[in-house]
Amino acid sequence: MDHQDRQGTHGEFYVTTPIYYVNDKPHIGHAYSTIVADVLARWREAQGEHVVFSTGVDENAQKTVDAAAKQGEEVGAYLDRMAELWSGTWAKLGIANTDFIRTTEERHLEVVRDMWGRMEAAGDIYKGQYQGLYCKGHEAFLKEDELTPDGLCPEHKTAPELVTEENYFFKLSAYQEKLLDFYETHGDFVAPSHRFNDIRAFVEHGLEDVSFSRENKEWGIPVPNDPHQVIYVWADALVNYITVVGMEGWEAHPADIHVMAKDILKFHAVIWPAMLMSAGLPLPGQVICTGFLTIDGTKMSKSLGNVVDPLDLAARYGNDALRYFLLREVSFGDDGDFSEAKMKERYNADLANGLGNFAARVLAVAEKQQGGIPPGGPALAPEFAEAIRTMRHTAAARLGQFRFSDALAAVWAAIAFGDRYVNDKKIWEIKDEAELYAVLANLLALLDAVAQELAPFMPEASRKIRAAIVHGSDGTVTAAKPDVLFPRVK
Ligand code: ME8
Repeated sequence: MDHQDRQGTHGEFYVTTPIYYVNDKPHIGHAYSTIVADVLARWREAQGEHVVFSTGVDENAQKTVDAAAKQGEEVGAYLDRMAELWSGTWAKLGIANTDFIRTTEERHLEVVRDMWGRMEAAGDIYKGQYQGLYCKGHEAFLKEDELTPDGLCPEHKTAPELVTEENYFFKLSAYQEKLLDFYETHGDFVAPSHRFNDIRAFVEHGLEDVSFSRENKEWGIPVPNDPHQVIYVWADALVNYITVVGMEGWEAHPADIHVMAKDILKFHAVIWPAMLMSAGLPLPGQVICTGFLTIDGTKMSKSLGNVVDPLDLAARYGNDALRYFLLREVSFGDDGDFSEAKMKERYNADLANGLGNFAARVLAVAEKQQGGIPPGGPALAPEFAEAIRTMRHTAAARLGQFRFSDALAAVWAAIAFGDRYVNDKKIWEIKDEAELYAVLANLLALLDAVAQELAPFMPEASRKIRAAIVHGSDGTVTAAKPDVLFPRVK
């Protein structure tokens, strides 16, 4: 069954973000993935689907313990504080997640034990000797040829630790053919497609078994029946996607879309499907990945300390503006360089001037019509009907391909059309009442359609604009100009 069928039959949509490590507070890189998932969730909800949208925190990592120790805090207290901070950040940014999962929750431990048991029963978990170079920043083993010439992790700039221990292994190597077959029959499993090609090439190259436990660690989920080992943090973290809907829920309807950046694509597009195959469970619909947001060309990361706080930006520009900037400026799948100068420029040009000014001009003239615009005027002019139709059609198609920037561009094309019309007609000078009513009816219909289209992207502005246009039961349309939507920023 392909992805489209699944959507249609269930009328349900399940989207996830990664569960983030809590060794620090969220930065705009995390906000970016979370906003992408939020747009998809709102879009599908607007289409009448029941949405499950989960995000959360990955609490069983060794770096969590280190971070707590660094703060001089007890781990449990630290985790509670961080969970509050992360979920609170999403609430402040207006993210509409329906669940927030913490991997220390009992509901998760149960599902992880269940999964481990299933993979073990399938003969895919075995004990073996392991030696490797472990990078704590990655919470993964790195190969020697992945290191810098002086032996450091290229991303975290730290020396990995040489680890020799007895571990449980997951027989990933047994899934090479099955994964390739799956990729073959699910041509849209990974987006963008060039990343899917990388994944295919990686799997074709051959897969090694993965160490799925660590010895004598004080933190993590114990391996069932072996208290000396804890489950490898990734083997536990990926399972969160099942925990959120429960084992039966996942069997009935696995995630439609996992959103993330390219750093953790292999875990989601290779290891995760293999784990699910081993456990006899259905696979997710799609794994979609963004590039990295960079600052001056370097990846932003908690470990490197070059981070931008989304709450700081949102406080100064608004939640909608932050969403707009990230989705419009960065072409999906590519890296994007963040600079506040660029954000300010786009804010003033596209939001204060573009959308804000268009809405204000139309609503101001409409508001002046005492008693509103009466019904019975001519039908929507063909050029308006066409502008609205093209916007809707193009935006929906682009959104379906995760081309958020192009979807927004289609909305801005409609705004530009409306703006030109306002200028050409000089609507504030029209004296003839019938003509003015007809012009306003068209412009309000366009503005309303623009606001409706923007609902998943910019929910606050969309709500304000739509609330400003009131359709009376007799067909009269009245308007009330709201406060300035996007005050100019100096
Ligand atoms: O990897 N640009 O957690 P994490 C874009 N716990 N996105 C970025 C980013 C950047 N500069 N930096 C972070 C983990 N992200 C695991 C996940 S899931 C079962 C376990 C975002 O805190 C992006 O979504 O390191 C990336 O994939 C994720 O944060 C990594 O988050």
